Amino acid sequence: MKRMLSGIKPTGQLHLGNYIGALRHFVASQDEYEMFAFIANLHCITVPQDPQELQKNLKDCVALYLACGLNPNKATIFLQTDVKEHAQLGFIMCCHTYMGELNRMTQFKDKQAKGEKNLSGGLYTYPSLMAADILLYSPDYVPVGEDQKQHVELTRDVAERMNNRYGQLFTVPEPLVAKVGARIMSLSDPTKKMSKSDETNKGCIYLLDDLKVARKKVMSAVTDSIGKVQYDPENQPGIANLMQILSSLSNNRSFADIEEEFKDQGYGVFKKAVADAVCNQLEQIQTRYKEIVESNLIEEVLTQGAQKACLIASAKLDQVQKAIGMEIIK
Ligand code: ATP
Ligand code: LTN
Repeated sequence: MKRMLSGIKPTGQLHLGNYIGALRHFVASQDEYEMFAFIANLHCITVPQDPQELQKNLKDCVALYLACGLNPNKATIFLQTDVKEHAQLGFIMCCHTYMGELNRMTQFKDKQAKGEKNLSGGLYTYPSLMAADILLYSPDYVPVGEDQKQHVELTRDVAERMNNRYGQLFTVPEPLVAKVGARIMSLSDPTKKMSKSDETNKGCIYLLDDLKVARKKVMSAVTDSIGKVQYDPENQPGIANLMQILSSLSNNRSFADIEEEFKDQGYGVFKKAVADAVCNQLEQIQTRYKEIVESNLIEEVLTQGAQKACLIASAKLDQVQKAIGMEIIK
């Protein structure tokens, strides 16, 4: 069985972009692959966090993994800090990543370009930690949204560099970026990615949004004055985004099929269909979420997940440290 691994940062509430771009693929892959899904709670402190809010987001993130359909009997679900090897291999990876490579990472460059003050060293070196997260488990594939592809490519480069230098240490993983839904855009500004740090709160649908609120966000999504439901991301980014959402939430329905159904209809009818699809999905997730937060499942799942992950990660870290010549007691 091929192996797959991915993670999500619990920096805030998970949103529809996280679900469509990443989480639903974790769920769809758990039967066919050996799936490792973790909560990147080291990555999230690369930007300042409120401790109480972070704790709540962490728990919600695990609950949402489960509510979206990840099955702990199939997938290994764990918290990054429960496996100490992430931080340790992270430092080793950092020492094998060039500053020139880190300087090219668009996520950091974008933040810097916005003029954000006091960006942390952790944010700058975060791609090296991400490489460690991945390489510890030797996955064949890493399913991610478009914005993370560059980080997985850097992981491949560092893995190859270390394999050349120390002998075969790492499986070189491939990023898996879906053709549709890998970059869901903000509903209020379809030129920007749907993101947890949406200032207006209108462009981002959170998985735990009240259904009425979610419906309102879809119905007020920014579109255009062309008035035709057709897939043209350049000239109609708002409509293209809504089509991506609808397709992703309705069994990957083709754009041609969606265009055909709505060709003689106004945007209002189309938006209502998108809102129905979104609310149906959210309702299913929220029903499961409520059951999960009231049970002991979260603790059980994390304990069991950490045990399995630790065995794999500690063996890999040991192999790496030996190959580098860092260990004395064999
Ligand atoms: P955000 O910008 O919301 O803080 P992020 O990409 O920085 O998100 P995560 O929340 O950890 O960080 O992302 C988890 C997964 O969701 C990643 O694979 C990421 O690529 C994917 N993802 C995030 N936003 C979107 C989006 N708008 N559309 C599709 N996939 C997304
Ligand atoms: N960097 C990712 C989260 C993340 C991740 C990973 C994804 C951390 N480690 C390993 C895949 C594999 C993000 O910000 N979305």
